[in-house]
Amino acid sequence: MTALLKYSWLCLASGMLVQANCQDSFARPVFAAIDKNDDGLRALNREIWENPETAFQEFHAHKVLTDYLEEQGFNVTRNAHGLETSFRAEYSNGGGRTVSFNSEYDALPGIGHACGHNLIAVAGVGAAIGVKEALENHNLKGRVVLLGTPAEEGGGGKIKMLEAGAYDDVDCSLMTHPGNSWYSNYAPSLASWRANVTWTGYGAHAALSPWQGRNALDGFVSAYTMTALYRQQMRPDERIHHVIVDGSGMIPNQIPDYIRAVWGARASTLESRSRLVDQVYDIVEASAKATNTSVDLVPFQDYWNLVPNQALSYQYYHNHMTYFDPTKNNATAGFQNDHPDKEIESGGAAASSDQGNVSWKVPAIQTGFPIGGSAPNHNSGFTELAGTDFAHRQAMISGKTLAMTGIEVLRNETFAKLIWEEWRELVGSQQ
Ligand SMILES: *[C@@H]1O[C@H](CO)[C@@H](O)[C@H](O)[C@H]1NC(C)=O
Ligand SMILES: *[C@@H]1O[C@H](CO)[C@@H](O)[C@H](O)[C@H]1NC(C)=O
Ligand SMILES: *[C@@H]1O[C@H](CO)[C@@H](O)[C@H](O)[C@H]1NC(C)=O
Ligand SMILES: *[C@@H]1O[C@H](CO)[C@@H](O)[C@H](O)[C@H]1NC(C)=O
Ligand SMILES: *[C@@H]1O[C@H](CO)[C@@H](O)[C@H](O)[C@H]1NC(C)=O
Ligand SMILES: *[C@H]1O[C@H](CO)[C@@H](O)[C@H](O)[C@H]1NC(C)=O
Ligand SMILES: [Zn+2]
Ligand SMILES: [Zn+2]
Repeated sequence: MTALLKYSWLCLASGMLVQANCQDSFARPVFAAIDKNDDGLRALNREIWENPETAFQEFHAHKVLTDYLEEQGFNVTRNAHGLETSFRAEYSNGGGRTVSFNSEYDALPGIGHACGHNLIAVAGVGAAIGVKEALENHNLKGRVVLLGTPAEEGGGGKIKMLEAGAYDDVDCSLMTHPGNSWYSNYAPSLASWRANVTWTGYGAHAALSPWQGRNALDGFVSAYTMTALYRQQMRPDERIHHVIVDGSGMIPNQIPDYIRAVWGARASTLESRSRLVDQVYDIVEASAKATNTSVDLVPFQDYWNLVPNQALSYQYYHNHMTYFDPTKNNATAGFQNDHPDKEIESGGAAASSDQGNVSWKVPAIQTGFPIGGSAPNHNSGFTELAGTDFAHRQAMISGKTLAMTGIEVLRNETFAKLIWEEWRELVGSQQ
C-alpha cells in the first residue's frame, strides 16, 4: 500500500494524473529526467522565442541548442549534414535500433514564432533527454539521434539533410508541432508546391497614354480571378494560394510594369497535386496572353505528402491517453479528434511540411498539441501564445509522449517490424 502510494505520488510529481497507469518501468525515470531539466528547457525555449530567426539564419538557436545538448552529455555535431544551422546530437550505448527526433527552430518573416517552432525545438530536446535516460540508466539498448532541422518554413531544411544522409541510419523520425488541438498524425499532410511567378508589362502614364502600357497587375489579377473561379471545382484536400511580394506600383497614374508573386498548390497525393500544378501553369499563361504581358514561373518548393504510419500514430495516442489523458483535465483538453481514426474521417490537418519528404525515407509522424487560445498558426496572436508557460508545459507533455513512443521502437522488436511493414506497403503503393 505504501509502495503503491509512493508510486502514484511520483507519477503525479512528474506531471501525470493520479489515474494514470504508472506500470511502465520507463515512464517514471524518463519523465523525471525531463522534469529535472525543466528550468533549462524553459530558458532555452524563451531564448529562441525572444530571438526569432528566419530560414537558414538560425545561428543563435543553433548555438544555444548545441551548447545545451553538449552539457547534457550528447555527442554533438554542429553545422551537420551540409547546413550551417543544422545539428546532430547523439547518444548511444552500442547496438540496438535508432530512434530520431526533429527539433525545428525557424521563425516566420515579420511575425516571429507564429508557428511556434521554439516549442518544437524544446519538445525534441526533452524527448531526446528522456530516451537518453532510459539508455544510460535503465538497460535499454539503442541510440537516440536529435536532428536540428532548419528552415521548415519554405526552405526545406530537412530535404537537404535527407539528401546529405541525415536519416540514412535511423528506424523512425518523430516530431510534434504546436497548433489548436491534440493530434496523433494518422491523417496525411499535403504535398506542397511553390513557385515565384512574375508578370512583366510596360509602364506608361495612366491618363496621358494608357494604350502604350501593358499592365502587369492586370496579369496577376486575372490569374487570381481565374484561380478563384476554378476553386469551385477543386476537391476538399486541394489548395491554391498566392500573395504579391513585390509590385512596382506606388502611384495610380502609372501602369504597373512588374509584379512579383508567390503561388502555392497543395493536395494529399502527388498525382492530384500535379494536376493542380498543371492548372496553375495554364492559368498564368492565359493571364499573360490576355493582358499582353509576359509571365515567368520558377518553382522552388516540393514538399511531398506525409506517408501516415498507423502503428506509430496509435502508439503515440496510446501513450498520450495513458499518461496525460487530456479529457481528464480541462486545462489541457482540446481534441480535434478524440481518436486517430477520426483524423482520417475529418480529412486531416491540411498543412504541409518537409517532414513529408522524411516520411518517404523512414516511418515518421508529426503529432500536434494545443497551446491555448484560438489564434491559428501564422497569426501574430499565435506568436504570443507560443511564448507562454502554458505552451511550454504542453510542449513538455508532447516531448514525454514522443519519448515513450521512441522507447517502444527501441525495446519492442515486433513493434519496430510493424512500423516498417506498414511503411513498405504504403510507400510501395504510392510510388
Ligand atoms: C560519442 O562519439 C564517440 C566518437 O564517435 C564514440 O566513441 C562514443 O561512443 C560516443 N558516445 C556516445 C555516448 O554516444
Ligand atoms: C502587345 O505588346 C506588343 C509589344 O510588346 C505590341 O507590339 C502589340 O501590339 C501588343 N498587342 C496588343 C493587342 O496590344
Ligand atoms: C524566389 O523569390 C525569392 C524572393 O522572393 C528569392 O529569394 C528566391 O531566390 C526565388 N527562387 C527562385 C527559385 O527563383
Ligand atoms: C470540464 O468542463 C466541463 C464543462 O465545461 C465539466 O462538465 C467537467 O466536469 C470538467 N472536467 C474536469 C475534469 O474538470
Ligand atoms: C510489442 O508491440 C506489439 C505490436 O504493437 C504489441 O502487440 C505487443 O503487445 C508489444 N509488446 C509488449 C511487451 O508491449
Ligand atoms: C522531396 O523533395 C525534393 C525537392 O526538394 C523532391 O525532388 C523529392 O523528389 C522529394 N521526395 C523525396 C522522397 O525526397
Ligand atoms: Zn508554419
Ligand atoms: Zn510550423
